[in-house]
Amino acid sequence: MHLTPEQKAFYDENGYVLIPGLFTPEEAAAYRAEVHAIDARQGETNATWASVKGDTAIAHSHDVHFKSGAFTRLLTDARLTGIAQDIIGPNVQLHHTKMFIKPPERGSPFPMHQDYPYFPHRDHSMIAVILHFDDAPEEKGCLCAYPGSHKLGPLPAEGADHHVSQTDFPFDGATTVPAKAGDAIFFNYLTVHGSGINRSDEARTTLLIQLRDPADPQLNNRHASRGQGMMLAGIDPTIGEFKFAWENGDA
Ligand SMILES: O=C(O)CCC(=O)C(=O)O
Repeated sequence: MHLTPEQKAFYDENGYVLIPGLFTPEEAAAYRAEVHAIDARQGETNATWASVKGDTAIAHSHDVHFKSGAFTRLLTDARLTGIAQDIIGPNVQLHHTKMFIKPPERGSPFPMHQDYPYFPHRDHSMIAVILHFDDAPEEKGCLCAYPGSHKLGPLPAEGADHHVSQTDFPFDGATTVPAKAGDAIFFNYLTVHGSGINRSDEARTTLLIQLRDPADPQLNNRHASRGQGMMLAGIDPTIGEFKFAWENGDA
């Protein structure tokens, strides 16, 4: 699967693009079950950001491809990697994965932020893909974005959560991007984005995958994760002399 010229132009202009039906409703339902099964196996979690901590909650897990083989297979699905290549280029490398379940009626919001401050890269090739495994209408706390904000470059980050100024980028000023089960949203890590509270009576279940060009070096040492550096499409042109993993200090 590839972006149409219109979708690519929309992405370049706005810093995000919604791809309807990247997966079938049946596939989305199967992935949804895998996410909820990981949640049940690992016990209670809550990834609510410090700046919005209250009576809301959001279950999460990182590195889901180390928890279910279904997600390892998903990472190299040509529908996903084909679109990632249209945005990043021929070589697509995994940075990390994280699943989220916003529970009914009290699913935590994400304040407006760029992903950049968490894992800055020299060339800003990093993108996120949010795969929706159930419907995410506005009342479920769908993604919201400031169209074109990726062109502003890195913005000042505030507080422990590294969010952007909520005065300059109020939640109400963002464009909502409602999605259906099976839809995907691709966005640049400089695009200002966030999401609202899930006030509906159903969970919102997603997988977020962060991808980059392997030739684009990370500028800090934060946010290492398991499987980081796996090639999902193309090649890693930066590879030098062969070394065993233990010689690299990787194992
Ligand atoms: O899933 C969402 O609503 C947004 C997640 C997000 O922005 C993040 O993890 O950085």
